Amino acid sequence: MLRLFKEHEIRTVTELDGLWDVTVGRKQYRLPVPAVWEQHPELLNYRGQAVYTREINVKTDGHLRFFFEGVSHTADVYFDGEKIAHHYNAYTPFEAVVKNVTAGKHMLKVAADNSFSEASALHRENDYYSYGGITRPVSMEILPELSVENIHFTPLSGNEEAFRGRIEVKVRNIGDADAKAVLKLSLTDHAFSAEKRVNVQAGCAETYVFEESFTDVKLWRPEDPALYLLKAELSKNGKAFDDLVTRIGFRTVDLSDGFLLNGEKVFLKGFNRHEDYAINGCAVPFNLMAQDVALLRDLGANAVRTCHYPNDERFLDLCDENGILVWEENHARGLSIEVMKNPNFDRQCEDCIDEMIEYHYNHPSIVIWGLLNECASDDPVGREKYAKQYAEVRKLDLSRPVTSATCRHYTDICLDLPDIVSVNIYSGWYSAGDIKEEWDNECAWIQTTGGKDKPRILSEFGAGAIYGYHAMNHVKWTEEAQAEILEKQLKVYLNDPTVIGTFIWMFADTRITEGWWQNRPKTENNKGVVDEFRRPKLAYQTVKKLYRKKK
Ligand code: ADA
Repeated sequence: MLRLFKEHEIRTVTELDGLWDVTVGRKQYRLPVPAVWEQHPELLNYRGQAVYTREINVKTDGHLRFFFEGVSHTADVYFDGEKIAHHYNAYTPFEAVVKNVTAGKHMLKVAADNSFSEASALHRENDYYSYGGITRPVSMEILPELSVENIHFTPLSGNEEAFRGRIEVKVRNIGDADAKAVLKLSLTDHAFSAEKRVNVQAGCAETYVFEESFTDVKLWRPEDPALYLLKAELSKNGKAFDDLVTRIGFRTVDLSDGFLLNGEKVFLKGFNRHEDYAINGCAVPFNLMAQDVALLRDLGANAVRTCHYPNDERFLDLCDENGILVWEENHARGLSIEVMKNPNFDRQCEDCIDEMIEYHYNHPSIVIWGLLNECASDDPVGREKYAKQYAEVRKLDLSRPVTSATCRHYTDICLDLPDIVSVNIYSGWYSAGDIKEEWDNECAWIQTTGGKDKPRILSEFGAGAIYGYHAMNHVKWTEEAQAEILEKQLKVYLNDPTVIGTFIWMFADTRITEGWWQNRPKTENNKGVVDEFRRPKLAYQTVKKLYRKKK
């Protein structure tokens, strides 16, 4: 399944899931797509390259577009032996277009590589695992010469009687001649429609902008997340030949008085969630994603942070449908200034931001963009890089607040950059001090920085526990100790009026890179309130009680 709704009614789309031929060194396998190769007993810890191939049967002459939702972590794509794409980053989608394909059998090959090397600034040994394989869905589309490349919907302002929104539609012409058509917009089950004549030069793309007022729409609210299908259709002489459907919600976000959704105060009761599930790794099957969303709701949470990378779009679709507010962030975790100076760092971060915003722009659930978790925000060169990335996000989207989770207590020099000051603090776990005192001191210091008077989020706090480990004396790693620490932390943070949200570290236990840090029993980050199989620890009930009580 590609999405939770059909993106095309006219364009032919084929999902390329199923078993692919895979070569690893001299060995041959038949491996499932989407999936991580670590599911295979011979590849449990494999790090390197694997070559995936699959025969493609094309019915009529034409142009093809392949869309990869995620290959981990570097992909080189070949069509009949010719390279058609190179992409870095497991967590962002990319496309490859092949022109003038003749009907018949063809070969699609994807060389996937999850090696760590200096070429890779973002995927590194870390407190999560960089898996290998074609880990998210792949599709093949038959692309007309003139096609709808993307739609961006920006909710501007309004209410249920009249809501203003901006729609930008990118139309691309991959043909050799200029092309004209009529571009028509419509909203499913709604009277709205708009159209423009388009004229796109050969080999170019044009963006057409519509500012519209929508009447009688339901707002997207966490408790009642109304969604609409917005369709862009291209036609010539009255005959439609291409389309793209996206799903939108009417809602506004602003920070003028805490966190306001549609002008109403909402406290973000959140969790950090890694895309990881026991042996499924980062290729979390759809039914298990849906289970995660159901568990989040059961816990009384209304928000999730996609630590520390953009997520599978089906998870975002689920958040849209379930009214879960999302902080989505670019890919980076705890990168030192040395890594930030890697010659590939800037480009790899920028590509990740561009692809995340290009493809995830329309999700009403995404209410915050995040950047550079726990990187060197205490260093002047680091600051330049933070500033550059803030500018990049704001160039692409001014409708959502931007933030970075920092752990540079008392030394951060970037707090003037974000819209929200977000702090990762592990009082009661990594530090033994009094939780309230540590937070009060931190807040007093923040008031002396560029972050003064900005809304605050506790972006990470928590404690570790091994599922099933109990002891009368509640020692470290017991479920009892974790539940007690989380209770104390939550009681402080949930009651601070300057705080607009709390994101518990974390939802579920997650595999980490072996040897990354010795302080990780089971080679997992086990601060989850559920384990890697989603079995609840004692802390589950503790959080549920407090989150459900908090208004
Ligand atoms: C950091 C980091 C997380 C995780 C956490 C922990 O705050 O952002 O990815 O590593 O610490 O468990 O220590």
